[in-house]
Amino acid sequence: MNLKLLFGVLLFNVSIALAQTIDIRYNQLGYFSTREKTISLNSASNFSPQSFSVLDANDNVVLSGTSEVVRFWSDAQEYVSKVDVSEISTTGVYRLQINNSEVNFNVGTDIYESISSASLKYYYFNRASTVISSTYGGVHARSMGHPDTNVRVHSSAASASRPTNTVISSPKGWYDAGDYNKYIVNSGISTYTLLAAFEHFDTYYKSKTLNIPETGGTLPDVLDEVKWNLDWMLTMQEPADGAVYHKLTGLNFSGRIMPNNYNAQRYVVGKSTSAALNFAAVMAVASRVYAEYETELPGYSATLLNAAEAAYAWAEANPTQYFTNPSDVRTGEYGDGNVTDEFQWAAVELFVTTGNTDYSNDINIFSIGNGTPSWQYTAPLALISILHHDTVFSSNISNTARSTFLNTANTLKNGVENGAMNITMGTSNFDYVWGSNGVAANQVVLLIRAYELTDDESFLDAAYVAMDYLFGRNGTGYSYVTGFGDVSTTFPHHRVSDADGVAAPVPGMLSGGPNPGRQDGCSGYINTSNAGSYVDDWCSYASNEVTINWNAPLAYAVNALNFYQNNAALSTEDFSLSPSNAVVIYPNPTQGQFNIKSSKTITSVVIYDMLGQIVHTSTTTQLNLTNFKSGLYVLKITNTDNEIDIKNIIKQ
Ligand code: G3I
Ligand code: 9MR
Repeated sequence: MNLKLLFGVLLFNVSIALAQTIDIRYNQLGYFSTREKTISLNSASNFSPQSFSVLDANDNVVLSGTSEVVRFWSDAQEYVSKVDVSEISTTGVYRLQINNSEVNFNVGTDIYESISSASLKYYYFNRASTVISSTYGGVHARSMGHPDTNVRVHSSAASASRPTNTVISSPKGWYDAGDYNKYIVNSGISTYTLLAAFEHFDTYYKSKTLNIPETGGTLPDVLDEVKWNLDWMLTMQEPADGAVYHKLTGLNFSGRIMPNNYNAQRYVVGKSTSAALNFAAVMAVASRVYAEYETELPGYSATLLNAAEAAYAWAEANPTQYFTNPSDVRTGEYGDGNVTDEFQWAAVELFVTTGNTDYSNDINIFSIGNGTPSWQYTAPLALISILHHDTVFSSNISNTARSTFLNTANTLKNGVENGAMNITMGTSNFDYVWGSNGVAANQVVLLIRAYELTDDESFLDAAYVAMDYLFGRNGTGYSYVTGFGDVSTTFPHHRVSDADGVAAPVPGMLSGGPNPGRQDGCSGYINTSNAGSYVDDWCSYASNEVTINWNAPLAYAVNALNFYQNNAALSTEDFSLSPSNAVVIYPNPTQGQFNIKSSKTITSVVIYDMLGQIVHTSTTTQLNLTNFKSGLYVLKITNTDNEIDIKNIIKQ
């Protein structure tokens, strides 16, 4: 090597060394003023702890120090050092500076307010069979896609009463994802997750408005949105036998076109045990949630329950009908060769809703596993429902469910508290899969449920910190929700966003996220590590698609964290010590007059205000709050068996 070349190589190496970058990865939406605040310094090569300063908007240094010990984070093949800025408790925009690098971050009290709505509004944007008008869709208004009133029965789904090519009507529902198809099992977990959010935080959701066409009507907006999909799901059941079609799709995926330009024949394809059970579980949950709205939707709750019971009976008679794509169908498969978890989940939900021991006799609590839920693995959903309704189960079942559930929750919490990156992801070997961001969101849901179960604040603290992952404190530095964050997903595999001629994607959509499987073969992946296998490109359906099942846990999580932060003082949850006795209060919210419906005789009603003071007592079931101030009130309702129900009511 001549001297000149040697000098050149040396110079090159020096500049590489100087150019070693340390990325500042942070929650790009911001940090809650009263909560922990973690910022991560990440680099592909090793480095020393860094001096840092935090400046406020007036350039005053409000905090300085040295970042924590540098650790190796194997999922990203990166070195990481934590900067803890928790002690900043005044709201504002701050600047974190390290050598050669800086970022701005927010500290506030309403960090998730906007995303809490957008993550739910996505379902409206993904509705089939309706125009999205500019009143509700703004720049993302579009023509109606897929009336789905002329759907044919595919040979794989044919029966004596509905032979091949029979025309059925199967309108409404949400498009699954970036494609325009509708799949039962994936609709199921998405719908369940939104219903669970409502069931767990009903007072919050009753006043949550989404600017959808139904806003201002008699149902809470989230239940109107969910009903759009439930109404479609109901059409997917064959009336003759209770079986449920696996999906409604064309024979192939469409091109990069708007839904109104996609005119291929659509079919209901296959009948499967997984679809029937998933359907049964979701319809059972929906039946008990919509029971409260019998006046507004007469008979709807009963229709849902009948559908659930018929589907369950079909699955019992056809326990191993596993779906695989027929040879002429190339759309998403959503196949599942193990439906033990779906059986247990359906039995649990049917028992909670009906109290019928036929269903509890089918529960084998020891067969219900732990871990993070997915469209294919629904055991944790059964645990969530058992634990939310634990008074209706034997102590054997609820205690076992509790320890199974907490096993996972403790593992997740440990990842946040003690892992190199302070996140839940990577605590199991199944986290970085297709749709890994859905896993991350569901893990936050599990931490929230663990907090509700135990009242142990450390689970809630972990949930807030774990949430950072989706908004930038992760292996790529992207905020994975469209429209939210400084560097966010912009080119998702979402046909509407791609084809609508609008530069910005539909907002509030969670990208699938890092997937080392990289099954799409696209170029441009950031790297090949578990947490870095991501590319923000239309091409990448394996790392950058959006789906209803990944957005649902996002919506659950950000709404719950929003609720705790802003309404903590009002956090009374409905609960019941009279499991077989569904108590319904309506209308709620009320202008004044309201009724209590109960299958048992009510002996006393005590009404408390938010200071815990008794403001009214009664022995009747028709009450009047007309002369009371508007706000939230808590009802303690006792029946002849001395069982107690606690219900919240909003006086408008
Ligand atoms: O079941 C195996 C498991 O046994 C094995 O241990 C594991 C190891 O990786 O793989 C499991 O299979 C995976 C399967 O999902 C179940 O988790 C496959 O590798 C993986 O490729 C498969 O990905 C699914 C993908 O479709 C391809 O089928 C995603 O979960 C699923 O979300 C995605 O769904 C698509 C729809 O088909 C069409 N609509 C869009 C939607 C999102 O991309
Ligand atoms: O767009 C499809 C996406 O919704 C699916 O998740 C994905 C995997 O099933 O498939 C996508 O469609 C692609 C097809 O599989 C192969 N040709 C390119 C298609 C995307 O344009």
